[in-house]
Amino acid sequence: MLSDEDVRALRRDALEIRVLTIDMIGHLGKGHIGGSLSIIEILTLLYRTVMKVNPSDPNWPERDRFVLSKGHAGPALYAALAYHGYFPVEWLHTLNEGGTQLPSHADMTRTPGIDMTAGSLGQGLSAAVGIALANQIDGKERKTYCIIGDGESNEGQIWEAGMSASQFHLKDLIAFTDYNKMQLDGWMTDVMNVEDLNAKWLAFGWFVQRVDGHDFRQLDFAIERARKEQCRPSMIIMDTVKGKGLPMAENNPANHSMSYGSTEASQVISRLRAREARLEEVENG
Ligand SMILES: Cc1ncc(C[n+]2csc(CCOP(=O)(O)OP(=O)(O)O)c2C)c(N)n1
Repeated sequence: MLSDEDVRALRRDALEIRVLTIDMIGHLGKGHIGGSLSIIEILTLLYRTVMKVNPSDPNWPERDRFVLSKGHAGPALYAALAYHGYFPVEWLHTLNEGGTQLPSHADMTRTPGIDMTAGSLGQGLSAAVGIALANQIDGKERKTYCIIGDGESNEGQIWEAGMSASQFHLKDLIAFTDYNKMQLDGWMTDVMNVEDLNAKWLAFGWFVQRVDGHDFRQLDFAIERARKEQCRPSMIIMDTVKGKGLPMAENNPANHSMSYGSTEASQVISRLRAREARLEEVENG
């Protein structure tokens, strides 16, 4: 269980990772900001306390594995990896430039710490199933974590992976749905509704939990329970806000890929820092 101090430390990490993400895309001038900002808290928690990884040896064979199936949110993952020392923070300003190690979509052949290439939606969960199955066959306790999108869940392959994972009793597979209720060109309910997600994953034989995806305590508790599961894969459905922390993006159906520059980024970052400082002041009395 997380202490108040743990939560404060996680919040500070999340602020830095969110700041790096906003700054990186502002520096480039355009990018997948919406779906990056909705997964900052889960990435923060995974890389700070949950996953068994070693940033100075990204290919350590015994590490837990992570697949960002919604690979267009690469910038959020790059920010988390850079923050944890997988590569220099300066690389972030090369996002999507010619010859970069950080292409817009996650690429395992380019970036230290990326376990699976993704971007063609629907495929990452199948890769995660394969990785978890291989670990199970090898008798390894290594966990496989995977984040999928709600829009991505319109892909039939997601559900094929879902069936396979329960068929093979992949208890060490823990997946998250980033349920921000939006996809590329609008609200899920207008484009292709995926409700009832809880009932669907349950019907596919998974252990299903539903949490606020920006609340560290709820996320941590759900992961703890998922890790204790003895025979089923886990799906943690995270209610999130697409564009969380960037006022022009939150609740804006056009927030999938947005254009803004360094000046706007700096203004938002100052406001985010001021808000966190006020919060800490209140907490410290
Ligand atoms: C197979 C495939 N079809 C279409 C796309 C184009 N595309 C990129 S992101 C996206 C929307 C994804 O929505 P979601 O998974 O909810 O991501 P989020 O809204 O969280 O960014 C689409 C349709 C793609 N990358 N791959």
